Amino acid sequence: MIEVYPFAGYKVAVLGLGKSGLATARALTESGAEVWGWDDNEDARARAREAGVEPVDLHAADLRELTTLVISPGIPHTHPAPHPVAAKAKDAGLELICDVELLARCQREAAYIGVTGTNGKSTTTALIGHILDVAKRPVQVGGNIGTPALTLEPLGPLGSFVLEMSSYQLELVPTIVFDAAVLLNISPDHLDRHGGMDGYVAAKRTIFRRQTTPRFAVVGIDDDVCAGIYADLVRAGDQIAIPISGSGGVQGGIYAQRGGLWDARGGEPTRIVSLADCPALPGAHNAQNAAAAAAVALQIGIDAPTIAAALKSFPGLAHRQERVLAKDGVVFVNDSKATNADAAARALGCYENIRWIAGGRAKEGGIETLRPYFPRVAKAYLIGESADDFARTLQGVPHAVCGTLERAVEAAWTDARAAGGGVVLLAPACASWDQFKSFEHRGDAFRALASRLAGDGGSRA
Ligand code: UMA
Repeated sequence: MIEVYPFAGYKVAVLGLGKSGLATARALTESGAEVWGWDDNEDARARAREAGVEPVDLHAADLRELTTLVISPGIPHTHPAPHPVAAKAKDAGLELICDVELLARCQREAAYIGVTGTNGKSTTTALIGHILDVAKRPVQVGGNIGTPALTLEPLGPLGSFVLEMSSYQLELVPTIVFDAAVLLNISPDHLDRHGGMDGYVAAKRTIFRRQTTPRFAVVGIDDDVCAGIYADLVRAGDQIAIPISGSGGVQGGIYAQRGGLWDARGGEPTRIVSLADCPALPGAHNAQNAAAAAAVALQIGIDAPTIAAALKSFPGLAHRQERVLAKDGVVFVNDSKATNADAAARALGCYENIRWIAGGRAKEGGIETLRPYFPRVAKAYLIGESADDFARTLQGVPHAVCGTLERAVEAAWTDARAAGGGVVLLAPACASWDQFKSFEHRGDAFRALASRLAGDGGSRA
């Protein structure tokens, strides 16, 4: 846990007592601050009490004697409308920050590596952490990836905090300056929270704020928005800017091409690794993640062979194209995190001869946009609320309405084995809440079913 010493002896307001808010309240309390913590949800308040944080109703409290409101990043403070406590705090002149800002103020000697982007930021964050670990550099990995910033361990001057930064968090870190800042890609997301695309892009750009050389920016140039941001950074010349791509050569950058990962920072490209040797990083989107992580590692002085070894041994993240096991030529892949069609497309694009388990609570548009991937599907096994709808879209593609995940995994395994092999892929393109508590719960259930059916003698693929 991080000691939040600047607030010892002061009152601090904390709004939202979920995972990050509760960790913040505890770190502040243990550091000698008086915490006024509040959550609008009664169950969350009860959990806070159990954890020793006595709620203070911030709606009713006079905030004028406080200087700071630490707000959970998901709670709106501008768009679509500010939360009443956030509005009141601003009127009273309080600063609004999130837990990452507190970390940066209290752990000043360490280096900060920030990773943002619409897609791939968790994998890239974990991958950078893994490379640093393999290179025996002291490292702590957290932020939006799920480990609240103030639960990390303190680091000395040789250490690095690798932080996944959401657009929400980037709006709440007014003083942090990243030594290495990664922007992977931008496509429309969370627009209601940022008042539209301009606001979303502006939030993402703040990851580069106040960077000066030798600090550096790593920017994916595979989409037009980020390519424009890269050009702006080069024009302004404040920091070192390194372009990266998951889909072709980039002068002076790091990129994936012809199945390899290449470093062309010095002019003549040299190959870092063959991506075929990195089983946890399939597909063009992961090639971009690998390029970004390699760019950071090379720039901080880690040599290419160490990076190659780390890319090869990266175990991947749970529920994100996680290769669960393989038996009799059948590979089970858990991509439960694919809760929309875009995410499912990335998984479907990586394999052939797919036994595709899909369905749940559908998003707008269903799986219409996935038609180009249907030729890769040997058969679809449909579950959840959306099963009948998806069956209509899948006219002409072999499919079965299975209803439950259990029936779907059993049928897919039986069919794949009878066909001599294939990929049993859970990529639901749907939220999980109709049948499961969360996408993690759904993915865990898939893993357990795969182990039960094929685990005996199967290998971790
Ligand atoms: N709440 C209120 N009033 C409101 C709204 C919410 O009191 O009007 C309360 C809720 O009742 C809840 C708390 O605020 O108790 C928020 O808790 P939470 O568990 O939803 O959120 P945190 O623990 O603060 O989690 C945050 C990130 N969540 C969001 O940004 C929405 C987590 O990212 C992150 O892992 C965690 O901090 C640790 O740093 C999750 C996420 O969905 C994975 N991120 C979004 C994304 O990736 O797209 C941005």
